[in-house]
Amino acid sequence: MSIAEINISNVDEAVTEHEGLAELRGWVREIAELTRPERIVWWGGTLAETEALSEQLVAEGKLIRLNQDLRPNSYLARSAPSDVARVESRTFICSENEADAGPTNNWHEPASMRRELDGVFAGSMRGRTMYVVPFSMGAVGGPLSHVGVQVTDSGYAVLSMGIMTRAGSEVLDIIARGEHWVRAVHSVGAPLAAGEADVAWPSNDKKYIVQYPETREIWSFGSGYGGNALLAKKSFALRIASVLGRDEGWLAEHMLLIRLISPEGRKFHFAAAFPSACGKTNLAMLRPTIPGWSVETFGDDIAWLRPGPDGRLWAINPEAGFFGVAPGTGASTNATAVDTLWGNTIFTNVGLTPEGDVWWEGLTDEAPAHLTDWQGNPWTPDSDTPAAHPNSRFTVSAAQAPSIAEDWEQAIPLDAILFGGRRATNVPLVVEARDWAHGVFIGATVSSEKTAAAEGTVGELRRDPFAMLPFCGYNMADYWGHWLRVGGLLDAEKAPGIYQVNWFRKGEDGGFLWPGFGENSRVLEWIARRIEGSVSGLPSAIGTLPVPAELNLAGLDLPAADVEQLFDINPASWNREADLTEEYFALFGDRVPDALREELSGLRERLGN
Ligand code: OXD
Ligand code: MN
Repeated sequence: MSIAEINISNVDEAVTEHEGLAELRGWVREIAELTRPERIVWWGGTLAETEALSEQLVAEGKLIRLNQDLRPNSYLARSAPSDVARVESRTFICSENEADAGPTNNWHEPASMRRELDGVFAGSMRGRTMYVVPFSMGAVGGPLSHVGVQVTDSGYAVLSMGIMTRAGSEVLDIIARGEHWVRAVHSVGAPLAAGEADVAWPSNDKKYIVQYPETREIWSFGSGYGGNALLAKKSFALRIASVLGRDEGWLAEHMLLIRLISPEGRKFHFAAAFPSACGKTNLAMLRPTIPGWSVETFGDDIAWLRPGPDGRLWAINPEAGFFGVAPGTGASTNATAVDTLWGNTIFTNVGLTPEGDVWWEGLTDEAPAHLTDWQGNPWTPDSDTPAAHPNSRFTVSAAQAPSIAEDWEQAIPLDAILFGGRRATNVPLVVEARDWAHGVFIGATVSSEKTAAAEGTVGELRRDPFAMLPFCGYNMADYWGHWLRVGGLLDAEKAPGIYQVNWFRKGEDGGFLWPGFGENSRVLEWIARRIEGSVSGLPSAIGTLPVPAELNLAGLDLPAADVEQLFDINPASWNREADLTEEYFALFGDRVPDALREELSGLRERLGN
């Protein structure tokens, strides 16, 4: 088929009024010539288009419409069993120099990757529609926002991008103004021959998630799932944006954003980095158990941070929706999320009830007697496998959360940055960094137990600096250096305090020592009190801990011995951590900033080694 045979009439219609869009149109033609779609559709982002595409996907068997009375305007998608999570082993950072990708990324030489992908993408959209989805990360035209265009042959990806970003024709105006835009190409890699029947979840066993940092481009092939396919999310808003931030003096982070309001009405703004599936969405929607405190949500996964002219660090949530892990989300763990999901939601890989509603492990204490599981098989509570895949998800507009802040699309000045992870041992419930450089050291050295959000062995401990291990688009040690530099752009008095938190410490009996969830508000309270200077804290070798009486434990039936264990700092284990940190730093050679090596020796000295 030649390009002339491709129906591109609506391309011209959509863009002729914008002089500045010639480049975009040329790029779309180029991708179409390579991938050979049957049709091209420019996504305008209207409700009518969304409804029509949803109808179409239902008719094609790609979405199941849920019971409209129970879950209005909501759908269930079931992925191929081999396409259920981000594939870090097939995620590549193709910088010109290998050292710029660093030892934590899969590097591939860009020219040869381009040749390889030319072969892989050739004809990959045959028989399918190629959607052109212009999107903005951050409010359209906002000062910290950035735009991009994703072409994709997945209708599911289009609908999801419509929730997760501000997608549609208004973004073309920004591009027409000549603003830089990120190019993102996505194909599920399942071309259809003439007359060939489609499957519910087209995908390809060979997958590529490729980022070219220098040219700010993304090419993704073979997967329709989450971060592999919604390229605005991890690929753009973290991998490419971290490189933009490095070059332009800001930070793209795997962080939630919240506002904590004290009983006195004082507002505190927190950003918090946790590895995937460690409770970011829960913390973003926290309902404090302590009287008088409240939390408003700004974002649950990604934050862009920029030093302001006032010396403070300002943050936005570049996304427009939540792509949250479903299992474990229930009335007792995250009632706000459950309320958010009343309708207008795409669920992926959860269970289906006989009434046409969704269910997943943890949604209710008792499982329904009969379900259809995420693979479409009959399921009962006696089944050996879960009804919902452990990485099953909900995709819903952020604006729909009852806890969303009225001004959630605006930038907020940060008072504190939290780093967390799952650590059964060693790391206390909360500790405050001594200063910015020490905070960067803490962020650089955090480790966490692996979860189901990515392929691999659940439970294994891995270093996950700044929770950015799979998401940093350049050399991790350079990224630490960049954090130190950004700290230097802030007014030391106004820079956010940095804290490490760990909700997951276990006692000798293997049970969690801390109740977590809404009770985490007690930790946030202590941090807020530190910020306003009303509590003094207790210096320790690893940072400032709460004086026991400073942590509000009223109404919590927590044995004193458990509280003690939550804050136990064992110098021998910490010295072992320090040895492991030294080994870890060695991976990065002389790119590790001197300031972080000094932090390590300072820690050892304080531990008495
Ligand atoms: C996510 C992740 O989907 O971190 O947010 O995996
Ligand atoms: Mn995430």
